[in-house]
Amino acid sequence: MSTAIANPPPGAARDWTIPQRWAGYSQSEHRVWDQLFARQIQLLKGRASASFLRGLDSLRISRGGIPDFEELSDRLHKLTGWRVVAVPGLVPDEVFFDHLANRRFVAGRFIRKPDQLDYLLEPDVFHDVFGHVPLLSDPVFADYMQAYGLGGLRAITFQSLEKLARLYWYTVEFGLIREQDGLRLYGAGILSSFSESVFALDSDSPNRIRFDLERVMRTQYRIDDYQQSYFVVDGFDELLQQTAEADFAPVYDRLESLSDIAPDAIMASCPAPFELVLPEVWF
Ligand code: HBI
Ligand code: FE
Repeated sequence: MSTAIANPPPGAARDWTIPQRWAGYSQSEHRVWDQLFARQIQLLKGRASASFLRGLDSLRISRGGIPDFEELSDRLHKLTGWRVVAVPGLVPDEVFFDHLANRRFVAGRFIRKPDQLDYLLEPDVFHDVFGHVPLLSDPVFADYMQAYGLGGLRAITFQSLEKLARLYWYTVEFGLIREQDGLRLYGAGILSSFSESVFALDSDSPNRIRFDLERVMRTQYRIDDYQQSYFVVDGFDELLQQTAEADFAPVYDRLESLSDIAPDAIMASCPAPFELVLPEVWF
């Protein structure tokens, strides 16, 4: 991890943002959004967390073409003070964290090609806006994302980014939440994926493990396949508490002496089924 901040590409502002240029989207780009939206919404009733579905509704994210970030931001800002800004693609960690710390969510403005609905190398507008933005309307989750950004800026000075990135991965991207009627999805990587939104809840193969900050920070992850372990929270306040209180320095210190955990491992000190979330075993 280098400490020098790369320069933004030509056409981007110093903070790496670019205009969305909403009027520049073609009909076929809007159709890709509509197709993806229709496919996901049908799957997600009964699978997505209540907060996510409420967010789609209150932000009026719909099957009506790619949202205009300005209009979307005006609605979101009224609810939780967040805005959505466009960036050209992946941005450096420190830029990403700085935006989160200031309640700005960076989103890709491009959309995947019609013949590649399930193939993505970089986050596009569907992943970023459909997957991430609805939960930013939840006040507790909105605070968690900001706390994560602040933690990120601190993690850079501790050189503990890898551990903090795992927290983002296993919560914001691939998190599960236990609600009254059962497990539900809240991770954007799952919610924006046609196949993983079924796999994450229905397949017998992955572990579903109760969320624990240190356990998560020790767990490696795969970027090339479905997750082999998902972590389950009882509510977003659990995330916020564990993130907001700490500058993580003591946590990083402790983790120095502990080994990493493989993506599919169950901890020997806390063996299955105790580490696993089963309908009948919850602790
Ligand atoms: N840039 N555009 C964009 N989107 C991300 O999700 C993102 C990023 N840069 C860095 C980054 N994520 C990581 O640091 C986080 O996954 C922790
Ligand atoms: Fe994402």
